[in-house]
Amino acid sequence: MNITGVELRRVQMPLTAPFRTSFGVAHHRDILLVRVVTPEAEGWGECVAMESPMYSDEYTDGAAEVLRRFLVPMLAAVPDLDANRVAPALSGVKGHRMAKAALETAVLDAELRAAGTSFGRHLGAVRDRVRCGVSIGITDSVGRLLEEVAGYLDEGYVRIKLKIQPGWDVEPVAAVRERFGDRVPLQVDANAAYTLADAQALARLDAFGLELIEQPLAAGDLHQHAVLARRLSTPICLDESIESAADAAHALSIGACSIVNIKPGRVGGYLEARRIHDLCLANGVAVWCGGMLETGLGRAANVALAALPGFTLPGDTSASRRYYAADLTEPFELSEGTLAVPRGPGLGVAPLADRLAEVTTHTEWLRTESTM
Ligand code: SMG
Ligand code: MG
Repeated sequence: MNITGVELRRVQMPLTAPFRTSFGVAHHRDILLVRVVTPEAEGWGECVAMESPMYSDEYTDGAAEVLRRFLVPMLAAVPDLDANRVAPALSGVKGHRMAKAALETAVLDAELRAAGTSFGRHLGAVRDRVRCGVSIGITDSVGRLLEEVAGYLDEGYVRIKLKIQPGWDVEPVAAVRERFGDRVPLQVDANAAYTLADAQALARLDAFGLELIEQPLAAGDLHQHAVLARRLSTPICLDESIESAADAAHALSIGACSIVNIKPGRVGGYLEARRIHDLCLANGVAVWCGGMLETGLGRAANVALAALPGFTLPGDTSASRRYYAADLTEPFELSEGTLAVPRGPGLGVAPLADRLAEVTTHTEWLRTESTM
């Protein structure tokens, strides 16, 4: 494959409502899009880094900088480039997985569009539609939370995830159970807001039959998660702790988790995400697809991934309107709690030109001179 150049494009997308987690509140999404241009096709990658380094150490400006200065020039030097060669070519740069993932996704999209193959088919999708959950931020009151849960259940979401933090855990969970019953699949996500010293408080959540508790402790606290897992009956699922298939193998081997949230951006791309899926499937470990408030571009790829056989739990793959009144692409719409896996070549969706122009705040063209 020959790459003519790479465009870095910043878009600012207003959220329909603020989204509060244990680490902060987001009012809009400041997103970096990577567009790889080849003579045959162009491909898109959405970088999931947030505007500030609170979810992880990556952030939008940093991702743009490492792409511009290091990753794109390194890729330009690779002969016979294809998506499988992207991660090895970039391995000299430590970390920066979200930036690498965006570039690899854009290369893969261009390659698949040129070949007429969809992401789902390429990755190994076995379903046409995927079952969807929804992630609900921390609200100002329990009453407000119950209204939000009611609204999403009415829309058809098949499981509810509540963001929690110390002081906002047992009370909202108990209220949701009391109002909507024990049958609603319910799980919580702490985004690393607790320490092992909170084990007793977290064990109070065991009474509510949760599907899982996601990332209760710090990302590096693998051993502590294993200790906590022995003190809880609620299964532990890891998100921030898992940055690679090797991390997943390690976490599972020491009993730090029994379920894995797979976010392609966090692990360096869809190819590594598939390796984690394969590892978990082979070991009978359930996985689900996480979300980073993606636009339709990132959502399309996530939905394709979530159609692989090991994704047995509903993902944070909600409809476009969960976050955006107007998406960058044709909107993803929920039907009977599911989203359709795109079937067209590559991501199977493309940005709507007018919408893209409206939300773009900056573009930058990086020419890659060598033949690849
Ligand atoms: O895309 O629906 C989505 C977001 C799901 O809760 C979600 N993501 O830790 O899993 C997580 C969070 C990370 C983003 S918080 C701003
Ligand atoms: Mg999470």
